[in-house]
Amino acid sequence: MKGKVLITAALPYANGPIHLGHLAGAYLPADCYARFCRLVGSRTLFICGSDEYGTAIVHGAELAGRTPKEHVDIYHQTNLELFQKLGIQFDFYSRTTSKYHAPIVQEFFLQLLKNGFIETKETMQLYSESEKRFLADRFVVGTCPKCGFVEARGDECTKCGASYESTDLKNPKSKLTGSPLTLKETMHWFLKCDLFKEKLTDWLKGLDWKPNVKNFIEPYIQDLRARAITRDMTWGVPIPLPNSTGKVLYVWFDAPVGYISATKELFENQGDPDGWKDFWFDKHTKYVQFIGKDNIVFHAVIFPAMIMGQDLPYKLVDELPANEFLNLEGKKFSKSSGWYIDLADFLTRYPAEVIRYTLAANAPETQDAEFTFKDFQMRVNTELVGKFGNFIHRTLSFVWDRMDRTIPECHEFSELDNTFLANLQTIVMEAKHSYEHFRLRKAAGCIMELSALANVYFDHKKPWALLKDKTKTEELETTIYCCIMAIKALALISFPIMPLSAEKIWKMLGHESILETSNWDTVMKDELCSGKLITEPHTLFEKIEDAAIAIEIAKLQASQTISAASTIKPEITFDDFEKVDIRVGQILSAEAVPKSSKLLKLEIDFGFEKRTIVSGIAKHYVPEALINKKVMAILNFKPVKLMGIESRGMVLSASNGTILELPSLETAPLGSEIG
Ligand code: B3M
Ligand code: ZN
Repeated sequence: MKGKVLITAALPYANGPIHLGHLAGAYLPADCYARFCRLVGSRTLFICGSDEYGTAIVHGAELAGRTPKEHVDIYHQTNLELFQKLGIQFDFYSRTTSKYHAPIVQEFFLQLLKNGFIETKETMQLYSESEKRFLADRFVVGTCPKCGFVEARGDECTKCGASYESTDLKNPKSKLTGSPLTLKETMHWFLKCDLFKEKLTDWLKGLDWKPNVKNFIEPYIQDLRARAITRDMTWGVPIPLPNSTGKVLYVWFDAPVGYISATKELFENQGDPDGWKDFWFDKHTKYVQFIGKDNIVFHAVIFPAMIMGQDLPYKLVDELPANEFLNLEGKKFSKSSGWYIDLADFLTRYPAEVIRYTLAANAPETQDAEFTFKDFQMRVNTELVGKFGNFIHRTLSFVWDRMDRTIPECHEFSELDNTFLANLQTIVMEAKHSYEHFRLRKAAGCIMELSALANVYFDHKKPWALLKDKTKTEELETTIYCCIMAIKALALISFPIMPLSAEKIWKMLGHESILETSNWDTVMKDELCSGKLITEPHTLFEKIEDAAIAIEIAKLQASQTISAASTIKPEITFDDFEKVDIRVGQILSAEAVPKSSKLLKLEIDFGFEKRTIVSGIAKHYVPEALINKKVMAILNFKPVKLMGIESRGMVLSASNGTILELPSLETAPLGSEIG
């Protein structure tokens, strides 16, 4: 694979730090592909940047008490640093507030307008008299038109799940100030997407994309209609027309053009202002966009339509390896509910390389995948330390300690050697093919397959035994020679995923050059330099202890917050509350309920009487830890039988569904009423 490759990864919103899900979905696959392309000698350009406009940013900034510019400055920097720490090696990382961006976006708009692809329409939108502005959905709350829930969101009801236009809400109010909103007429510009139906359909026919992408967009194209590409707000790329104050271009109209403007900016910086055209105007460029599945429509339909409406011959995307989602311990990543890993913090405890490997091995290519701490530990301990690192270290230590630190000669290959080397070649070819076709999971699998095979070969050949037999020197040398061939191959095929470790291996093999500037085929074709000295072997990865993983899991669970407002129960009166008799008691004994993983049988002393209460807390407390603990319990519930035991009351606990804790009491006497 030679030629020119343009690689872009979805521009992350500068509205918060990127998380593991973003990394697994777009940035890591893009980086591995870019590193692979450079290694096979393609002229490669890997472009990305911060997406800095849009209502989400304005909203985020308002919540944080900052201006949008202050807000994006912070997160642009945060994400830039995270990418650097993670080894995501962009050729250029720009931002959509860059001065190069708006002019190109405006040019896109003007050409579409000139070519008859844009129309204007009057629409009714919610307007805040007190704030003197139109409000986007996310700034609006009101009464659900379906169920009457009074705190329904601008576009959907969290109570009944209905989705609607914000203009359908009853009593619409501003989310930030609570002031009432009215409907007001406003004019907007619309992209007549339906005019591109045929062109898009024909173009798509010639593309060999993943079924999940094609199946998703084909019906979408059939149903294309005009889409508003302007918004009533001031934070964004201005509309390049008179009489458009207070309106800007929609963030999804400007953001993808960022791929072009960033490329232009890079070449301007390099003093070659026309250099960007080499990539964007040349039909021989291979253009690959890495995105998550939630961005498919804009990349596979809207942006291509915008390009089709231009006079200039911009490249359309050739490959769109859109990934599915990565979940965290069984649930979606969610910053707002605390279900996420703070990457900057995580990177202080674990090297980027092992995170990259784990994500590659679990890449969500054909279906949603999962990051779990146990799997992370297994990938590191069993695979990276136990197989990959172990083989490299045992071979190189052997050479260092027993073979004068020197790469030996090879002599006649035995049948076993030949089989081993043939398998090695097959795996290297498979790895290459996997990288070429965006199959990171498979590529990571090849690294382990070769490591496992090499360990078996080493065990089988027993170099430590050959060393003792003077008549077997040639066999020993040939064996170690083959092992070093395998190490070289491992460095090569692991480079796109674990570039730093691969370079360390390369150096241990005695190379003064770096792997990054080498060439895949040349590395594989070159004979080993017998007689060359290796450098002192060091271990590549460290094991992760069970205790460390337990801390990570506890940390994640503790950081979970509850979005209280949306789940508050209907109002009650004090009289309702008064009906509940809650008392202080002390646990005398606690034991597991046979055949139940959830229940504990508790004997509780309430001062005036002792009761048996069965409580669903067995997953959170060992019985011994409960003895003498003071708790609160409801005593006037009707007795119930649980697993054959009569339970006379209910112990109160605090829980968010994952963690559970019994509130503690210190001095309150037994039998005290709670109220
Ligand atoms: N910022 C959406 C996202 O982060 C958006 C991608 C823009 S790519 C042109 O999911
Ligand atoms: Zn509702």
